[in-house]
Amino acid sequence: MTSRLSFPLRTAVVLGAAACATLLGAPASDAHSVLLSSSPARDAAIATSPAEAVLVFNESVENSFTELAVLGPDGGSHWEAAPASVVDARVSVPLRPLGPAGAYTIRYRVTSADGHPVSGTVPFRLTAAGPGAASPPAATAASQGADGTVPLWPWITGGAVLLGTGFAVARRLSRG
Ligand SMILES: [Cu+2]
Repeated sequence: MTSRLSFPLRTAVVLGAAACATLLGAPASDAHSVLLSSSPARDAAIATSPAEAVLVFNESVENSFTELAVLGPDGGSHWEAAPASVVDARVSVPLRPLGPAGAYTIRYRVTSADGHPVSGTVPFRLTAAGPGAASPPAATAASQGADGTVPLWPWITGGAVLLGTGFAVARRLSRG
């Protein structure tokens, strides 16, 4: 017996499958660009700051929507000194001198030759603290000001509700 689907349902299934293949990318046999090597290398332990981070893919990648970031041990600090550049299969970004020792992460997103995005991370470790500072003080202060604001209205509302309840209870008790 073959299972029979109504035409609209079959159409939906086919469209859904096509959308998945497009959005999710695809089996390993697809022609996505593959990261071959990096500098610093994956899981490398280095004692001095590299001047740049470099990724080498198996084929030329498109120079569009390229993102190449190096994140510090705190997970949020950026250490790139300039935007990334793409030359054929080589994607690189110049780095500021790194700062605290610890786990760093190269985070990348490039556009495959077939137009699909390829992204990933490459961890490495800095074993000795470098001279770099995490981020400009001005930027830090600004973000703290924005994040540090606590809205007052929940406290005011909560206080009013508590007061109202207290009055009601007090009135009932005094009547009883
Ligand atoms: Cu692809």
